[in-house]
Amino acid sequence: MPLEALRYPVTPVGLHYLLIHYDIPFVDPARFELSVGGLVARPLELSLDDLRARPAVELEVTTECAGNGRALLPGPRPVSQPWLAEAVGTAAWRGTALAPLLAEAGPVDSAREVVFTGLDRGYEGGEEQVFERSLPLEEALRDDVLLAYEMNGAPLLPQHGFPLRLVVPGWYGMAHVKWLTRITVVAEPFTGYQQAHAYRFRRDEDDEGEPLDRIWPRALMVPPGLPDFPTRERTLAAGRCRVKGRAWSGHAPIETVEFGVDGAWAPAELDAPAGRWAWRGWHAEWEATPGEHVLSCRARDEAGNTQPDEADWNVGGYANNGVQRVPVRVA
Ligand SMILES: Nc1nc2c(c(=O)[nH]1)N[C@H]1C(S)=C(S)[C@@H](COP(=O)(O)O)O[C@H]1N2
Ligand SMILES: [Mo]
Repeated sequence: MPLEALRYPVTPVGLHYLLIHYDIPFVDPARFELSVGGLVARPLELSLDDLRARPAVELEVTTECAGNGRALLPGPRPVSQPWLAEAVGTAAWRGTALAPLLAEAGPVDSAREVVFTGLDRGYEGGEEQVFERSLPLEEALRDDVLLAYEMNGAPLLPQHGFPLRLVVPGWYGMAHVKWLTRITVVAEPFTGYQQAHAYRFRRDEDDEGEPLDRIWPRALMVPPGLPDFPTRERTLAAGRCRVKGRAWSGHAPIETVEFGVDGAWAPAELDAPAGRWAWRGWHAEWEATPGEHVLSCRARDEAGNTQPDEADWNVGGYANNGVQRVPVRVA
């Protein structure tokens, strides 16, 4: 998502970021079925019409790829998407709540996790696989976890998971399984590739690491002024300038955003919140003086989580929420 698109409270679909491990599957919606099985008393099979006939919920949710910021980490660059800070977006997801469906299927007493399986298939780490991820049962039973069939008022586009995807508000992108076709209740921790190998925060190659789950806080600004075509360096006129941006955290609501000029920080003004799971707008006034400056912003959430000036390197290049720096030239 180009950062100027931070201006929209809900990201227009064509400006929303995308992350797709394999090929986008081609799905005939008339033949599509979602199965709910594994350790349940009453396995279910649902068509798209069955899902649409259930009570509908719409929720604005900010999603961010766990690899956002990867290319800005110090040290050797992990081989994966070289994101700067643009792997984020907010959509109005419409679908039906997962929890009542799981309750109807009736997880048995030994149930611990729920595995979500996509229709996309490929090779990764030398293993042929489908994209699959699990959630702890209590997380899957949260009332705001959705089986979404619409994004911003229209059916999901193929690249965003048509005809059905999971939405897990507050979690990094990898949890939101697209092209969702199977839900399996299990008793043991799921050890599929995307759970046990990928998406773990590992300090070095010998570190078994911690699984990534919730999004750490981040604030980003719309870079002010005009970009230079090849370098993206920015130029603006001297005088009063209103800098705008958005901030989010999957751990707790945003508490403060600060705006920094050449290392001196001042509180930014927060807009009204747009629901628990959507990013929060902010703005700051800046009296731009001629010369070169570095603008930055940083968020803090109500759980006290903050952003580091510079994040430490990690093997997968995940969760780099180091503060954004925008060098500008004031003419
Ligand atoms: N089936 C499937 N689901 C998936 C993926 C995928 O490759 N296959 N990518 C995940 C990752 S890593 C991210 S960041 C989000 C991106 O969702 P979006 O492309 O709709 O923004 O989808 C997640 N769900
Ligand atoms: Mo991702």
